[in-house]
Amino acid sequence: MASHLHSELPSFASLPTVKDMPHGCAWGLFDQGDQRDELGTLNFLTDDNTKKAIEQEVKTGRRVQLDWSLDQMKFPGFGRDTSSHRLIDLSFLGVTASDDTITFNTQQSSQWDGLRHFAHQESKLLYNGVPNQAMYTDPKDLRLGMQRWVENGGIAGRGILIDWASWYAAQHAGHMPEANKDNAISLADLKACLEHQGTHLQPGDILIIRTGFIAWHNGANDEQLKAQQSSGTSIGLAQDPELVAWLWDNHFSAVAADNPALEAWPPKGQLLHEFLIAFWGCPIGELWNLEELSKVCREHKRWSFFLTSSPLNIPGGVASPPNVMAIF
Ligand code: UVW
Repeated sequence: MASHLHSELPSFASLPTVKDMPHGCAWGLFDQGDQRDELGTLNFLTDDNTKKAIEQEVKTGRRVQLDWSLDQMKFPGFGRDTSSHRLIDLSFLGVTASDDTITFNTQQSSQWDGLRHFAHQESKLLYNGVPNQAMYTDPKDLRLGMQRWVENGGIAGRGILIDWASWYAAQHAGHMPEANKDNAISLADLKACLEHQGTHLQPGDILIIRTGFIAWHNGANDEQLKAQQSSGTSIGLAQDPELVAWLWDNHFSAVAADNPALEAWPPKGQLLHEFLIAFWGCPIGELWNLEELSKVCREHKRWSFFLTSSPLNIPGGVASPPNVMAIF
């Protein structure tokens, strides 16, 4: 996508009506002629955007990896399994060497939710009108699979951190709202935090929000972790129409956070998952480990950086560990 298209895209308020869908659906906007788009807001990550992000953001070379360990969460929510890791001793081949086999649910630790992960619930349609059922009825139908992001060169661009947890603690004498409760983070808070940090948004930014969930998880005992698992409640973004419009109007290429579902859970309005994944084709990152990133941002007094992510190349995949790195 050429950068001038940022100015040509309609605002949230003036998004054209898509037949039988609620307002806010961007299906068709990124299509090229007869070719139905499968990349959604990742179209913002052009060569020019990547080059500009490197020139603008890479200054000290400090790297921070944002993947949490694959054996987290200790008690995954939404009925998901824990991972397993099996060592395979290759000495039977006459060599001193090893392989290993890893089995894991792609949603259990740090992840990207891909475009097959979440449909518009009422219509059961995925991004750009692909029926959710298609992937189950035709194994050769790989539309919207994770492989599309890999074919497009992976994810690289300017990342920005809204360190809401640090900002909130500073405003409230260190007192934090409970991350294992459905505390909703407002648009007003996001804007106030951006202003406090002096961070200016640019089109195509990869937005990352630190809610404090992993910090809470790190300090919780098994009883508290199990209670969070069985209730599914967690801190996250508010399901607020103004926040949704702000996410679209700023042309973020992807949105990520350190909590289980990006949005507060249980939801109290129309799901952000429906807008971001199903209506805009916007990847959602969840359970990213932002603890070190928060420290390095403070050290650099800068909450923007170059970010790269190489998802797994799984044809027809639904989600992936992000393999994500911030470079300052
Ligand atoms: C939901 O599916 C609601 O959350 P997650 O993306 O964590 O699976």
